[in-house]
Amino acid sequence: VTATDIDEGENARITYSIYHVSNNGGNKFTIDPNTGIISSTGRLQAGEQYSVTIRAVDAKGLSSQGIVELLVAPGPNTRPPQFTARDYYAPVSEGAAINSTVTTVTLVGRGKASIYFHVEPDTGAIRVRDDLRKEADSEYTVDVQAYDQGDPVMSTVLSLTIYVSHSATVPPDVGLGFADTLYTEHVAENSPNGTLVRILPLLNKREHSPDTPLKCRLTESSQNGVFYVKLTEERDCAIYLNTSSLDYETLSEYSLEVQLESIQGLINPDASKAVVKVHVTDANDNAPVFVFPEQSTIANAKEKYFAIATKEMLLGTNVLQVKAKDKDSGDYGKIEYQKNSWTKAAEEYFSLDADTGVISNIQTFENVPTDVLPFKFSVTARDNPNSPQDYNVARASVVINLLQKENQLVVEVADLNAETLRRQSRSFLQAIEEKSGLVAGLEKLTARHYLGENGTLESDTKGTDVWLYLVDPNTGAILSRESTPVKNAIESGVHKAVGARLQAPVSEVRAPLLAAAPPIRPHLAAAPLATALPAALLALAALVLVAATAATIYICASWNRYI
Ligand SMILES: [Ca+2]
Ligand SMILES: [Ca+2]
Ligand SMILES: [Ca+2]
Repeated sequence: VTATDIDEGENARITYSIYHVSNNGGNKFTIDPNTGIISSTGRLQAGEQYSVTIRAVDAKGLSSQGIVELLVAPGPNTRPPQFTARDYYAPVSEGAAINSTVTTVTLVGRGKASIYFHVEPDTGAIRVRDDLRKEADSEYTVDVQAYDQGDPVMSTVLSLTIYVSHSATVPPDVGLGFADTLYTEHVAENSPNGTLVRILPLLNKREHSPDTPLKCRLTESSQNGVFYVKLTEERDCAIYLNTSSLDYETLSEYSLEVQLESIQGLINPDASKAVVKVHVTDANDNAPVFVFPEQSTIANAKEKYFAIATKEMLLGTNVLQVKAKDKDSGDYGKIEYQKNSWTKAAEEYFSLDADTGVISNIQTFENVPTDVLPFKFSVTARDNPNSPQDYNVARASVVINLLQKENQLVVEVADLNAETLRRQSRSFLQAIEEKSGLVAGLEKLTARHYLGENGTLESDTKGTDVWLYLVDPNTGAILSRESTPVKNAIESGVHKAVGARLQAPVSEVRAPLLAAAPPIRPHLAAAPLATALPAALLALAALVLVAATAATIYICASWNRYI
């Protein structure tokens, strides 16, 4: 406020003060004595009114009064509305009339279960909106959001639980339920996602209004996620596949429990659940896989069959047996072996048994031309043999070498017998392969041989001779002892690698021992002519006698014809 004084100088200096405030507002305002600015000292509520009487006094004590009418206007909105209780519980009967009041909250909003309930915006009253008998649910949670009219608009959310008490009861013979309590069904393992597995018909469904709430549900005891159930348009329970990766080989049976849900009392308690055993049936979803029991560790040689033939092999010897496995059952898992890219030489020398995978020779190997060696061809394994379609095929390479004397290598192990070594033979060969980079094959295990005093070949069953051969992994050809790769391997100390692997001393890799040629007996060579001559003469005499007799018989026989 401002007051004026027509005097000048000190006489015109005015001091302001509050003389009176109406409505008990005396302590709510202050005034600056020099400037006349009126300030409020505390919180004011919109709509409050005050009459403030201001006094202006000059230096000589002369004064004047003025009245300021104050009206508190609404300010910016700072506080949201508050619910008056933390939780509200509102009981309502299912027969509640539409628009009947459930409860009243003092605020405005709307809820999640808005199909069945709504809130009156002005009163906050929650009302029933639709027939509660349409649902089997007996509990609804409504989020009520309350807005105020402020600026900005503030709001608060309250969760409200409404319990619906259903009171329907029907005699059991018209109760809703499954026609049967146990079902068995089959579904193929390669069925696509969404496949209808089975429809479970419901009894007495026509006895009740089509609006009666009805729900099919898989219980917790059912394997979750693999199947789902839903109500069909005909109001039956349908089971569907919820995956496209059933696997007969992993899990071939499922047990599902389907629960029927409706208004309490409408369901026949004896028929509210049905168990469905679902059997997964096999499909031909696995291809045969060749197995390689004597798998080489050399990269190029992996997943190939290496075998040896010898010149001594009789006709019909099992040179090699290939084998494939198939995870399917029945015909889908049955395997037929077939020739694949067989060369003329392969056809000339070998046959393949379609059932067993045995490869045997139909010719001996005494005179194999070296240019056809090694024999290289492939075999296939095909499942579901009698079906023109729906089959899988796997293929494997076969390399058959002719093992000859120049290929044989021997490692002597003095302290381990043949049986012990047989158990460790794969590890033994692996040590050689790792050191040499060549494919190692085991020909045989024999007792350890050594040369006796007279150069004779002696044997010792406490030790073992390991007979082996080496194969070039790139060409598949067996290598002779004199070849550079084998010499290099021997020089690189493969026997040390073997010794370390077996933890037993071993000899160097060498050629098989040969007994020395029997020496010419000294006493025979030095025998005096006197002792040797009579024997020789006697032998000659015997020979003459035999020849003469034979000649005599011949002549007699010949002469006989002319008589
Ligand atoms: Ca499968
Ligand atoms: Ca299968
Ligand atoms: Ca198969």
